[in-house]
Amino acid sequence: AAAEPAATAVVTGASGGIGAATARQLAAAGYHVVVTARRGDRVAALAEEIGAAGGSAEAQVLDVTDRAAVDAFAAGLAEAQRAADRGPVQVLVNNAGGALGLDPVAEGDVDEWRQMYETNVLGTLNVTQALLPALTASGDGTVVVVSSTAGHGTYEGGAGYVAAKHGAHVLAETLRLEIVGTPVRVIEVAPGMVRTEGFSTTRFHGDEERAAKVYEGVAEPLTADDVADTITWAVTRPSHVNIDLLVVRPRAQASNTKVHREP
Ligand code: 8X3
Repeated sequence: AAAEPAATAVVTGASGGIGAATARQLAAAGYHVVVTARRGDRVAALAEEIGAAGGSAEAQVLDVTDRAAVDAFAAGLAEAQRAADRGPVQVLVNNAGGALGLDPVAEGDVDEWRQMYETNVLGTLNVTQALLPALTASGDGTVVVVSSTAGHGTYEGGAGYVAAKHGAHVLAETLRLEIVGTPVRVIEVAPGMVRTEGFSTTRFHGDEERAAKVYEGVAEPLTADDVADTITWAVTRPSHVNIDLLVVRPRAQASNTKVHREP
């Protein structure tokens, strides 16, 4: 008989940074990985790269804030599984999200706050709701929410992002309460200072100089791979082990506001 197709893992926000690194590591761990992001050329290149490295991946354009698109995406995965082209969807990594701006509350841009809530919270809600039936039906599902240390404490200028990441944290905690007894785990990974090509550049609207200042003098910020490693570790524990929350910071960062910088 033909071998069963590998279980499927879906990663959102996989066009770069933590999402792309997680997709590579989950593929190396044996999952068929569906890499999704708004930027189709990026996820297509990633899927190709994973395939060339001996893994199994496919790319799909997905804007997590577009509910109809998310539902169509979920229906497509269900169809592929019915056609037996794909193994069950066992893992969802809600990684899409990010920060915009670093303004004090008094000057915060309400549109940026709205966008951050849309991606970090409602995007996670959309994809989680759409895939939860498949994750449950798989008999061994895992939902990962990539939140942030900003989901667990605040800092000046961060309120919009901090509020959104607290929202993502609450979503994870509440979902875990609500679905206990079903075969689905809920894992939250909360990274601190990670240096990726996109995070701070996006936050500062393309201002590379200001983005570089975030990491100035910090001996070694985390890399996307460091966080992907943590996510992959948590996902690959035996099914009955639920890693509720992992807070991951570089050694040089003691809290959201206490960062050691070399002169
Ligand atoms: C990223 C960490 O410190 O920029 O989620 O909020 S921080």
